[in-house]
Amino acid sequence: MVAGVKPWPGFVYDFYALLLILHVPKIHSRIFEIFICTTSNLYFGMSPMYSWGVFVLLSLVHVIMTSSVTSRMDDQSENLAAWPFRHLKIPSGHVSRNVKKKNTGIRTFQKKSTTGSQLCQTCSGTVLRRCIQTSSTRHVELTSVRYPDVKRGNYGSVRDSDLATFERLLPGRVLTDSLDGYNTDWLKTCRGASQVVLRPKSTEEVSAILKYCNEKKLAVVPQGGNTGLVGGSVSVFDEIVISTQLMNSIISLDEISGTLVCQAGCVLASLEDYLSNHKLTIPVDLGAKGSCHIGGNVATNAGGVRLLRYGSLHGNVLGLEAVLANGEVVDCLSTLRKDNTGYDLKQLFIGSEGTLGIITAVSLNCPQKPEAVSVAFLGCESFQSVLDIFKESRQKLGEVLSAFEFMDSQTMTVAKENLKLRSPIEDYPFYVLIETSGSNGSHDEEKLSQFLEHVMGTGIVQDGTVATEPTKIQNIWSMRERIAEGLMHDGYCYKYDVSLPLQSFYGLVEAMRERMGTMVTRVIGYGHVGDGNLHLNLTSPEYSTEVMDKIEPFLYDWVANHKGSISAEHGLGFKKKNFIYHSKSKSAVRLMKDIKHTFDPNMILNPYKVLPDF
Ligand code: FAD
Ligand code: 2HG
Ligand code: ZN
Repeated sequence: MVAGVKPWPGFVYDFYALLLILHVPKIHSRIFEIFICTTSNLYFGMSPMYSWGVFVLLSLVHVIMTSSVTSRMDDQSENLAAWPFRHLKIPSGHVSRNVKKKNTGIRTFQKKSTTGSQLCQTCSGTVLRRCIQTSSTRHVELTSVRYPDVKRGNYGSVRDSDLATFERLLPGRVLTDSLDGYNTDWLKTCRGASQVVLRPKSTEEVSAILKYCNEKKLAVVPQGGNTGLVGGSVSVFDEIVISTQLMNSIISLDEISGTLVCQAGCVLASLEDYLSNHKLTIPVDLGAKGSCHIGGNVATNAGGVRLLRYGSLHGNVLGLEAVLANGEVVDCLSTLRKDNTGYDLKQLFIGSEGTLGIITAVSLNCPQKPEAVSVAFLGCESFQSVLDIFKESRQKLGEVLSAFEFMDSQTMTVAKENLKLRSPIEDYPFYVLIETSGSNGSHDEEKLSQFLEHVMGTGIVQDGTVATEPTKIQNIWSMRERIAEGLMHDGYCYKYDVSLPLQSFYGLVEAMRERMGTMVTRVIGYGHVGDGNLHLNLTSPEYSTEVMDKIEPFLYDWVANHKGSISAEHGLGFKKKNFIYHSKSKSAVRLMKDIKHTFDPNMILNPYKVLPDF
């Protein structure tokens, strides 16, 4: 410090520097903070006017730098447009799909406060990353109005005395105002009329709430990040929303075995960030990762883009804890890889969509984070070529193949028209996204090069581009992962998520295109072709019963006739429950109903969902 200078101005500069940093949401630049703090001390020898001038100048430089970095991060099209090429040469380098690293270094992902302003109005989730928002102003018809055949069950209604009890059980965590974000689903297709949202922090609190609701016969709907796509996460009438938003603590991590135990409300992306600091990764990854909760993922048995590599959550969840409707806590929170003692009860909760219990904690098997990741984006002429590329990739990439996704040209139109993204390659009828990940970059790249040479040589691939650099990898993935968001720009989205044998896979898209003609804006097909999972989407400017009646049950019949499943990964929720018989036998459904009755005799847990009315 320069001698003879009063100490107080240093604090002023530090304070302003800190304010500036806190107001720049995307860059929390500690380096800049230190820089300002250090230089502020040097100003002391200057005249006050001069030192203020230096400070303002530095601040301006910082703001300009920050906004240019921010806009670069947001502008996918600029990045994508910058690197189209026909020569499939792979630059070396160790990369990861996650571009933005958040060095949390903490074990609890707590919000700064519990006020509503911290929450995303669309998904009601904590806004940790770019929250996957869609227009929040769109009017959404009440579910009870759009589906008049669904009748409210014989449940109690929330009274003042109930609210008082909830407030006693969860002081300051009972919401009764501004509940739109909790009542409306992400797709803007279902809207409930819940009057109250409860936000427990612990298993004990969940238990106390459920015990009370069960006694009073008050129906509830468990809610995580509210990104579910089948209307399961919001109420149909006035069910009480029990949100896991505040249950977001990491309980333990065993770095040797890769076993993570955490509360159900941890946001998937924050778990990924946390694990990444320990050279581990999470076995499930999906476009909604910035908002969805691990409890919601387990409750829906979410698939996502890593299923091809790591398998489903039925294999990766080592244990879980759930609270039954009567408040009883079922502790199956094992961390063991092997445990053959009796029935594997946790499996019943995985994919039960909130109808059997509220999952409060999970124990996950977390693989090593891959050292090297590459992504190839390829164009080809026919769906048969997509299948041929898949076959070749399984043979030639073997153990390093970690994702195999496809999009048709109409899907690319959504990316271009609705999301303003630019394809890194020319236009083709079909596109394939292949990801490799492994522990040895040069080995993986060599394999990928050989594979690409082969598929280009045989003519099944027409053009392609490869990325090993994180930003470019992320941009390619965004084209694929943001399609659900892009579709929302069209108006109403009729969303189908089916499993089909690969030979009849794309036939459904063609059949629907022919059937719907000009009744809809578009019919697109894309998805996890490596898992036999097609995402078929149709859009129209607004919801139309006529369009819906033309789609269903035709589509479900088609899937059943081709030996597929009417839900591959999104579940049945509210929208698809009555079509369960297209994929499950009568005896299987009867057994499911028996299980439901045993777990929840008063049927208070997520009524009107999953199980059919008949
Ligand atoms: P919510 O939407 O809040 O709830 C979903 C269901 O689970 C509801 O029935 C709810 O009652 C129940 N539930 C939630 N938390 C609990 C709990 N703690 N205990 C018991 N029940 C609970 N799905 C895929 O499978 N693969 C994908 O690739 C994929 N990509 C997506 C991309 C986008 C952009 C979006 C919006 C969704 C996507 N989904 C995908 C849908 C998927 O189901 C969800 O994103 C996710 O698994 C749901 O988690 P959530 O926390 O948002 O749950
Ligand atoms: C995906 O794979 C999600 O992107 C959403 O499962 C699919 O919107 C869809 O149809
Ligand atoms: Zn999917």
